[in-house]
Amino acid sequence: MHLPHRRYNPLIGEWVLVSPQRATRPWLGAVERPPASTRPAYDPQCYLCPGNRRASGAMNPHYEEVLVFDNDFPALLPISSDSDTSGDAHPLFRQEAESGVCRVICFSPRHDLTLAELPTAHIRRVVDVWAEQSAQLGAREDITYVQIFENKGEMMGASNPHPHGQIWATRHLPNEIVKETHMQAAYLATHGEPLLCAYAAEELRREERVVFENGAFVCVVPFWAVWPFETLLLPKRHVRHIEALLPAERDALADALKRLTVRYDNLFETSFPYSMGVHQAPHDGQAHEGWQLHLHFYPPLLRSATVRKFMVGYELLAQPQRDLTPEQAAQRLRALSEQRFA
Ligand code: H2U
Ligand code: ZN
Repeated sequence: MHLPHRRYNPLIGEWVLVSPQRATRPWLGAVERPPASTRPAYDPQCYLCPGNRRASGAMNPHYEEVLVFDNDFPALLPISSDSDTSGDAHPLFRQEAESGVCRVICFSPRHDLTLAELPTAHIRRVVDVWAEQSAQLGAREDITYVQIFENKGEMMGASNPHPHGQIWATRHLPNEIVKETHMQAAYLATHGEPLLCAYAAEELRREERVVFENGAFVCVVPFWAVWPFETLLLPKRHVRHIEALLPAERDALADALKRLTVRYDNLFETSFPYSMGVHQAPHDGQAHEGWQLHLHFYPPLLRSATVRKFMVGYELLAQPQRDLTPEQAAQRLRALSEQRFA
């Protein structure tokens, strides 16, 4: 379709406006400066480098692979006896106590590397740590959801270039997970199979939005993508939690993360910014048969290392919109090398 149309995102039950005829319009907007690209392997000022002191005063160990620590400035605190859960009885002034755990995960002791530059075997260690953390936090009585994510690049608000991600684990389900839980349960009830299992199989059959695949994962630009080069990593088997991935599937996830982040870096020959996250079933003791594990990548860049898409105006007030079609984006990503540019 080359005319304006809207596409339905069945995972969250929302629409995105697609305007392919607009992709060639002239651009006179902001041109952002590419971030400085040379960094030392060790930065004495960095609060994530091995052996350094963090802002809280705590010392980082001389770690060699992956480091996990409790966030020194956590957005969530453990439940305490004085947590007020009573709130206000008025329906327009609802509030409730929230509690949880925030952790930081340093992907590597090297200050100057990103996932795209780490060996696949090292990324596999990161996957294992994600799985361990998910299992450990998910087993807690006071946690129903474990959100693993990475904000990469200044453009996405990352506070430090040292490769790192975060985990926020909460007592309540966050909004996106409430939507995905509801939509996947409803799809299973109606169609008798998990939504994202059916979706992955259909995308593999159609091919036009597939970026690449390996033995256990497929990477697509989803039919309903909002961000220009948004992607979705889907397991080929039905898996609800990251810790349920088998060893060979963890290898495959590490391989997929490497190949995707290298392609992203090659797209505009820059260290490609994004927010990425693992979405998995709640850890609330329920079966969640319709839930399928997946990873979202939301990169802001549109047409160069400096020109980004903004979610403003109509998108903020009405609904998301895109010009480049998901099929065009997939074609661009598919054509790129899996050797990182030098
Ligand atoms: P981002 O770069 O994705 O914003 O995350 C960095 C996190 O690291 C941030 O949540 C934490 C911040 O609170 N942090 C520490 O826990 N200790 C420090 O010494 C500095 C930053
Ligand atoms: Zn560092």
